[in-house]
Amino acid sequence: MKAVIIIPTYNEKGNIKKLVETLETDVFPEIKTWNMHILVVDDDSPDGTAKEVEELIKKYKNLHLLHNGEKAGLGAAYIKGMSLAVEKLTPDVLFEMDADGQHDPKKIPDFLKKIDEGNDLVIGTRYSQGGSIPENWPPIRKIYSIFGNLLVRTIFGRFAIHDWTGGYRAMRVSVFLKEKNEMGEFRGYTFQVSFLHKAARDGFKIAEVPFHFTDRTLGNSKIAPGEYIVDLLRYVITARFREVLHSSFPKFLIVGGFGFFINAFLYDQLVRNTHLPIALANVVAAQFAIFSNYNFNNVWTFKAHKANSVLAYFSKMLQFFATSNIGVILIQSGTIQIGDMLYGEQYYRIYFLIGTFFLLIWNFTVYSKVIWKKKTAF
Ligand SMILES: Nc1nc2c(ncn2[C@@H]2O[C@H](COP(=O)(O)OP(=O)(O)OP(=O)(O)O)[C@@H](O)[C@H]2O)c(=O)[nH]1
Ligand SMILES: [Mg+2]
Repeated sequence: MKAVIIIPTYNEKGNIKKLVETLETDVFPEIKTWNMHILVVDDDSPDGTAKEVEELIKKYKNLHLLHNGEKAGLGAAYIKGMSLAVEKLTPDVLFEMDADGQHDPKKIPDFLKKIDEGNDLVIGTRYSQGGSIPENWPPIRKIYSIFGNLLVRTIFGRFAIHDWTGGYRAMRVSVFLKEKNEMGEFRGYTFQVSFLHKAARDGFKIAEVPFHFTDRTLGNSKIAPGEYIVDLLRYVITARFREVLHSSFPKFLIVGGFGFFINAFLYDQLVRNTHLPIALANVVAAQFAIFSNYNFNNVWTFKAHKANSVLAYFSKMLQFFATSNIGVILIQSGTIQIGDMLYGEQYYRIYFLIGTFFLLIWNFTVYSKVIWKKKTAF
């Protein structure tokens, strides 16, 4: 198996030499089952980074250099470098790694081990047990990094991935080939976040390797944390919004809306035309709404997980009636009952609306998490 470590550089003279030598003399000899290569992608660094790499190439046959032209950002350098590596070196795995020594090269075998175990994408993480960010970072940078990651995790609801913005990663070539065409416009940290987000969306198996992110000792930062924050927020929010629109939630609302009218209409009729206590009238009316919701959800909202045998249809329906009735009786009719006891029957429609609102929250959680449960790793 072959792996290529892609290292983008812009003014990393000194750093790149140190990193290449560590990789070649300390790290690669320890790796027995993988054929390791390095590809440096340099954007015409004025400090002579490319020259330094050219010198090293004379010594190391598995070291390669791409003169990538004018500085065009980290994302573009990765896409070009990886495409070239895939074409010329036909690797199985591609690494992303910074040139400045912040990504502990001794962790490379851990990444490869995770790949050997069957993972598609391995993320170096600073925010899970065994990982860290530099102590001496100014508070503002720590805040950007910690809260930025927390925000991304929360908005995407993918808490199992701890580090979204880091750039120390290994991936199977299949992951890169699948996502590369969608990656064109992303810059800075958005490149890292969007790549990971798309890979997770597409169901690739993702694992993490914790590492200590050390401070840069030579040269200057090219990615300012503040600079890309608006870009990043825009991506995360719009991507999540699209995800929700394409998810089952809007259909769920339509089906639930229809059920709501059935429930409301029958409840109203029963309260006005019978002597049933209003909470009980709602329980009766709700059974018709539940029946309608079950069938519409089964064939439409959650159709990917639809019950497709008679037995599954009835057993799911039983489960659906049972769980829905917990909500109907305890939450919806419970609210109606409390209203009835406190203020009397005359406001029965208001109690119904309040109770139904609480019920909606309960129902979506139960339906999507239990009844039509999907299997996802992350
Ligand atoms: N080819 C290329 N490489 C880049 C570009 N911008 C950044 N890099 C490289 O990408 C890697 C990460 O950039 P850094 O400046 O180290 O970003 P950072 O690690 O978030 O910031 P520090 O903690 O200050 O180092 C380094 O190897 C840079 O040389 C670019 O436009 N083109
Ligand atoms: Mg760096």
